[in-house]
Amino acid sequence: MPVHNADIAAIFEEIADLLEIEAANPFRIRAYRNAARVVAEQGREMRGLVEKGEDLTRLPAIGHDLALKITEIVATGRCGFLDRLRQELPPAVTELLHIPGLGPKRARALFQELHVQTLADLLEAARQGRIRHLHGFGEITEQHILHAVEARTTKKKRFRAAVARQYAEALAAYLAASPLVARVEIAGSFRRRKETVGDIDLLAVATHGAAVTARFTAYDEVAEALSTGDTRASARLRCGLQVDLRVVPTESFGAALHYLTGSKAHNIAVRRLAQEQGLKINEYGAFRGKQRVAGETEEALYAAVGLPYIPPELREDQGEIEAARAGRLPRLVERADLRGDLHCHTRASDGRHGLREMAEAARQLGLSYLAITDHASRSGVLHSLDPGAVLRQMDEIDRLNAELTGIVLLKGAEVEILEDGSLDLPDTVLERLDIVIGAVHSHFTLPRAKQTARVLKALDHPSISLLAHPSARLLGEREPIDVDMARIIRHAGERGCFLELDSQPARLDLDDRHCRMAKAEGVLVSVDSDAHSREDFANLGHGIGQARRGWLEKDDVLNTRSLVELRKLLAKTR
Ligand code: DGT
Ligand code: CA
Ligand code: CA
Repeated sequence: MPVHNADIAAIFEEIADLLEIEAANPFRIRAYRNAARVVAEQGREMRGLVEKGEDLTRLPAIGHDLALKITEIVATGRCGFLDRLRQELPPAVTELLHIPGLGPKRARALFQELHVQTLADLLEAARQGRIRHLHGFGEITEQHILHAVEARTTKKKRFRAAVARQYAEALAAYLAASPLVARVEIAGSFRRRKETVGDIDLLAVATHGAAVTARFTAYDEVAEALSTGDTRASARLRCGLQVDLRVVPTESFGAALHYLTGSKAHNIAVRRLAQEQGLKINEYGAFRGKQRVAGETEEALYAAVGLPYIPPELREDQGEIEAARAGRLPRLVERADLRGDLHCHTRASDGRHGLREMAEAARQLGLSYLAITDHASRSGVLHSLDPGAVLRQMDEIDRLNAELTGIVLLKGAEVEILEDGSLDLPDTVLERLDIVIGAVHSHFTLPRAKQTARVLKALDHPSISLLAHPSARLLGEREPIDVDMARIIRHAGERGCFLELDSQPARLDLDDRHCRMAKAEGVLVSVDSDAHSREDFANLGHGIGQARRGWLEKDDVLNTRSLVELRKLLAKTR
């Protein structure tokens, strides 16, 4: 079995999890997490580097010991160190870490005192009310655990779009490399740019379907072929992702792409429209009686039912068909419309690169302004700048701006919204910054009324301009905070503040529904990278996908404005 970067990253993550439960040295744990990230993000396969005898320690975060482990994993598919750790702790105990609210300390307590080793054990212990009696737990925690485990065990795992992309694009390229295949597209929820996907739907154009499905099931990452035939096949990849493949002839490409892109609700609505006009639509085309009137392109298919082309991101039967009929489809924002980015981090807080490197990377992507918004707080603890450091960074930015051409840095900070809604930086510092971003990074489980009041109060601060990642969710890891988002959006509008759409693949926060709500209220959305390294500016593409799902047009997005206009808008919030 060839070893892929994702396999190596998974081993390092598991080591880090197990070390955390063993309460090992935090630096050691972080070293494994960083290594996992670096390996996962590498464009080149470690396997190839090892085979070429390249020096792995030249990669960031990879020292001598980790390089040896990578070599071992590539050679054997296993890691002796992980095997030893697994002998000390039951295999399922790392699962406990992925339950929100259960850190390593609590996971260890459950394991040691209640002998909980699996999620099933945990569920039983919670249902029997045995957890509340443990030191450091209580009835509320027990309820949280119960709900989280229930949600985790009943829901089918969905993949973040950016993770699914890596597997889907590699597989699509593999299929497309066959001379038998004329074209391959990734359809389904992935093409609609949903934040998570349940499975991947691939469409291939070819005349010899069976040869293509055979090539598909022979792919080296296929763990299990679930079904296979002349025109379709399904398989589960080793990473757990399921892939459905359809093979159609050229003349049906557009109809099949439309069918497979969905959503199901959109498809049904389009079919109904076709029926009203005496047409029948299926995966092979649009037909009047036996005659095919469209099928090769999606445009022709829509035209056959009297509609203009509807972008995949809108195909949810949420009013797009009515808008299309009325000629009122939005002209969705594009990546090239962005002129700046209002949220990023440098090495001064928890980023990986310096001011100049971040500025240069943003400029190369065609941005003309970039707000530096390192974490800042009164105390300066936990990777954040203290007030003095913020002021020094402002001077540094002034000096750098005098040198830089083609891009301007704005002086900003990402400031914690404390439990009571106040901002964790003195007003005298806040008012000197070009842009203040408020963010919730703690107390995620406050009840709705309190949580809403907290955010509303933060928005009342005269220095705040932007509410970062408004729901604070982490896809697949942390639920959104419980707030009245409609009220927050209205309040932001009254104050002249803006909401962020954070483009990190794990956040994509504002979500699509709330983007639409913001648009309806006239509240501009800032599509930001929240970059922690210069590579992360690529995240803007994910954010744009989400903005498009939220029907946002260029004018609905704050950072499509020129720097002059932006400064005017920011001045109004104060
Ligand atoms: P997912 O995988 O849960 O993220 O969501 P989708 O939208 O990719 O759903 P999936 O993979 O079950 O199906 C792919 C597409 O196939 C779906 O978007 C529309 C189409 N489709 C599936 N089932 C039906 C159906 O019963 N009727 C119609 N009209 N289309 C369907
Ligand atoms: Ca799908
Ligand atoms: Ca599917």
